Amino acid sequence: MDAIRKGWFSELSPLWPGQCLSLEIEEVLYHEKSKYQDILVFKSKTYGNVLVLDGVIQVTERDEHSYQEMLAHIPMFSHPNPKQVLIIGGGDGGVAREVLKHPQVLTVDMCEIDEKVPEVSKKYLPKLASSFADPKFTLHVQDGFEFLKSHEGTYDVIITDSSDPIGPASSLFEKSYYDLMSKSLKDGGVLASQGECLWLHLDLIKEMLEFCKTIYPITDYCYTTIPTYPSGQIGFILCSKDKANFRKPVRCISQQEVDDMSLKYYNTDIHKASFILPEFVRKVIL
Ligand code: SPM
Repeated sequence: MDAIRKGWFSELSPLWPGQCLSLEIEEVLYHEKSKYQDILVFKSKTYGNVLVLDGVIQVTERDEHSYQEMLAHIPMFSHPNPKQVLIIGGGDGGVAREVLKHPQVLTVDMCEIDEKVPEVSKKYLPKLASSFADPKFTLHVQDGFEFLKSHEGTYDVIITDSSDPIGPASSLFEKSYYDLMSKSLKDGGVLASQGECLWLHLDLIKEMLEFCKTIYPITDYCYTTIPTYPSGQIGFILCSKDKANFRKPVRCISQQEVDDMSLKYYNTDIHKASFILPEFVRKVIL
């Protein structure tokens, strides 16, 4: 495997040409091909256990909270009463763990196409997979498109925690997918999706926001910092069927609530700040 050389894993992909992040490996814990993708888990020297799908880092134990908390809590705190939540992808369980911290939530459905990802996460990423044992949580091993078609008007919040637009997740970056999600949201529903990187994928982000604007009255974009995703940054696409103002959370949380929810990245200030975009981005996508 080209990605592993001399005790280092290097994240090589045509999605970020000419650059890559490398992490030093302490031990390879798991490496198999599932029906859908190559799955690698290794213990790194400085970032804890690392989950890699098709050569791309999905999660490291050291910085996963930045991505999972922001992808979950920005839509959850933008909805007045999120009871029914759907996660498409997210097989490691980290986003579900965050969603389940909201007391209003009655059910969390997770639709993951590759059953091997939750299995591997239970074994090697137990702090993320703890969500699978929650009685409010149900795992559906199914294609996201098919699942949405049979769940019209069901959800207050839909979160798409996908890998990148090469391989099993590529259709989750298309207009037809956003059309389907719109039908599965209740009135007033909101969605958040993995929205790639400002430094690397501005054209894709622009194209996605343009087609989202033809489906949803409100769309927006924000981002978080994370050392182990390419260029140290990843964004989120946000859409509302109604009038949600994502920039102003409907429920602001106190320091006590931040501590009670064991949040390590998200707070109300960073929610608001995450929408402030650099000029080269603002010019193109807003
Ligand atoms: N629950 C975590 C799953 C991770 N899903 C997103 C992974 C994205 C990996 N690639 C990032 C590339 C950003 N341009």
